[in-house]
Amino acid sequence: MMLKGVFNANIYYMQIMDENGKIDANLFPKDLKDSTVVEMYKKMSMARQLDAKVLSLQRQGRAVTYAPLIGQEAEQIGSAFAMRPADFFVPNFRQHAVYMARGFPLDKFFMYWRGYEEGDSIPKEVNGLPVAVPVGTQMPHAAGIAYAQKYRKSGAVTIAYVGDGGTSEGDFYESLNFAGVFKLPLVTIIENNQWAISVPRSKQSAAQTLAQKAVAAGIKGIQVDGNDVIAVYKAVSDAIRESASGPTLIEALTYRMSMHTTADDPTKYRSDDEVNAWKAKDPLLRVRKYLESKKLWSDELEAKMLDENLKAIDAAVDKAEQFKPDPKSMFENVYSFMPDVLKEEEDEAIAANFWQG
Ligand SMILES: Cc1ncc(C[n+]2csc(CCOP(=O)(O)OP(=O)(O)O)c2C)c(N)n1
Ligand SMILES: [Mg+2]
Repeated sequence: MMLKGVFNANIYYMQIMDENGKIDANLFPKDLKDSTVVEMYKKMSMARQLDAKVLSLQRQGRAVTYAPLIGQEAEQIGSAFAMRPADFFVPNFRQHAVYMARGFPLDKFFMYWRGYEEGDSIPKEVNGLPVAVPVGTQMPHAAGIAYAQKYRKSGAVTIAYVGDGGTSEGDFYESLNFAGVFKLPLVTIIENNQWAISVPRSKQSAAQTLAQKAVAAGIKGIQVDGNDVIAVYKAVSDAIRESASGPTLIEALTYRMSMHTTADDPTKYRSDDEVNAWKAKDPLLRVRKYLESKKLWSDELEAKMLDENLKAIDAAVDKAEQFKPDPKSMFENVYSFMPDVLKEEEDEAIAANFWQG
């Protein structure tokens, strides 16, 4: 007869820059220059401005259903800055800031959210997959890409994004399990924004943390303050550095400040008090406080940056709105060859002068 503990696990939580912009000097990454923190702040602001622009276009009927990212800028920009050019990212549908920070052209961004698939062809150097709406389905793709990178000995790492809701999908567990067994260079970031549409985190899982889901897969797991761009940068950089020994799961604690998508009304299921409590944890505010304390930022620089960003955004929107798609593209690239029934529809559309109005 015997009864003994056979396994113990511990999940750490990391925060480096607090809500007042104060940093923990011991944890602050040695390789991170203040000039890079300025760049991070600029990209976070740009992300927020881009987001507001698409929302406004959507309300004017100039963009399709859109999932806002406001509140999640630190987790997306921190992780994008940790990636190296050859690393590959695998998004769901909310990582607009990751695309932007990886150099995805702004006009293509607006073209896509205007409803044109032509905006969803990702330039090779951006090294990322297109938007994936079916929850969790990006995860096996990410594990497969990481497998290929290991097989080819490329040294590149795959960074996958998944929501708190996505962690309840079989695809999530299967991918982590596979990545653990084959010790794949895969870094998975859980964007725990506390909600999966109207389902709160508390109803998503009885597990105390989502990071501990790493334990069952036999891989590293850590929880970070997802509104702290420095903590996210460090967690992802560490995971990339250690990727030769296997995958890491990072749970970024953040908050979806706005609606799930433009088709949702969050006031139906969550309180203003909750939203206001998270406003105090705004990911941009603390970086600004940090930079101001180091005399690296000012109201003048802020105004200049907002103006420059807006000009770049307006120019990109103009370009995207001038784009005239070839209507035939509705019929092409659906099948490897065009079935008769689709050809008939195309012929009918041409005969009816469908796209000339
Ligand atoms: C397989 C599947 N089921 C349901 C949906 C509808 N749906 C779209 S997003 C979403 C919630 C996702 O929540 P989470 O993973 O936390 O990501 P978040 O939207 O919060 O970023 C659901 C249920 C879907 N797109 N795909
Ligand atoms: Mg969520």
